[in-house]
Amino acid sequence: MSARRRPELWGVVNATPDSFSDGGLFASERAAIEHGLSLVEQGASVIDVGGESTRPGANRVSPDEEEKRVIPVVRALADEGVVVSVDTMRASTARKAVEAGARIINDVSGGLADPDMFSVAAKAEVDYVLMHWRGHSNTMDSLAHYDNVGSDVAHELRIRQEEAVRAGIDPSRLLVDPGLGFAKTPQHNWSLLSQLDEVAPSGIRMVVGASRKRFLGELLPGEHTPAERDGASAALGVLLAEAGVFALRVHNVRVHREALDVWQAFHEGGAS
Ligand code: PMM
Repeated sequence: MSARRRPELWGVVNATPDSFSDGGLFASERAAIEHGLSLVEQGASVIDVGGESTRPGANRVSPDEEEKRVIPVVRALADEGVVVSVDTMRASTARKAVEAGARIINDVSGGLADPDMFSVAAKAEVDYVLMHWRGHSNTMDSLAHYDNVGSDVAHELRIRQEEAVRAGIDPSRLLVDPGLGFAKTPQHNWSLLSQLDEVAPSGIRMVVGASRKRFLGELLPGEHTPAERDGASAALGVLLAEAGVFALRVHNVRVHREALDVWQAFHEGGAS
């Protein structure tokens, strides 16, 4: 069996008030920073900081509000030496986050939500995650129609990659993401996962965000919280490692690290 590279774990920090129930902005900010640092201790190599929910049906926050939530957290983590990714669809937020120390722009819209995003990413000379996306969260469920989800997503991603490179983004800075759950039904997600080779055939680095998503929840019996999807998320994480994915964007870093430890020991015939 050919040796696979162990995927990186990118820990998610959602700097949104509803993620941290303790009230005031300072408390949320501090909680977000502490959470990011603890995810690094658990084995995350990147912390992905976002200030705008992209859950199906979610409405957008204003640029000012997004910056207020995200920039101080990015700056504090970067000052601690953490590799920070900013999860934003806005070029202005991305630019300010890079100025505050972010080294990766994670744009779930693949440059479609803001016409200035590609030029900001090109000038910033940081890595850029280009995700498959068809529309904002309040409309995306109505856009979940495909002839063949694998080849359609591959085609749409390729067009965006070409556009990104035309706008000046260094191809070696590009990572792609199939965008699980974004304008995709659970069935689309599973079909896409079975065709990942087709989505990124050229050896380009792939990031996958499956952690705690609804389609995993559908496998579990009865009522449960998103955190109770961590076991299912980690099982899928191992399969994604097997598929050669570059990075897993995850909420529970510890559980994924343990799952990848098992995966690695299995392949290497023992713990290293
Ligand atoms: N999913 C969410 C947010 N950001 N970024 C990337 N690159 N890939 C994803 O799949 C992705 C993302 C939504 O999930 P959350 O609400 O659990 O953060």
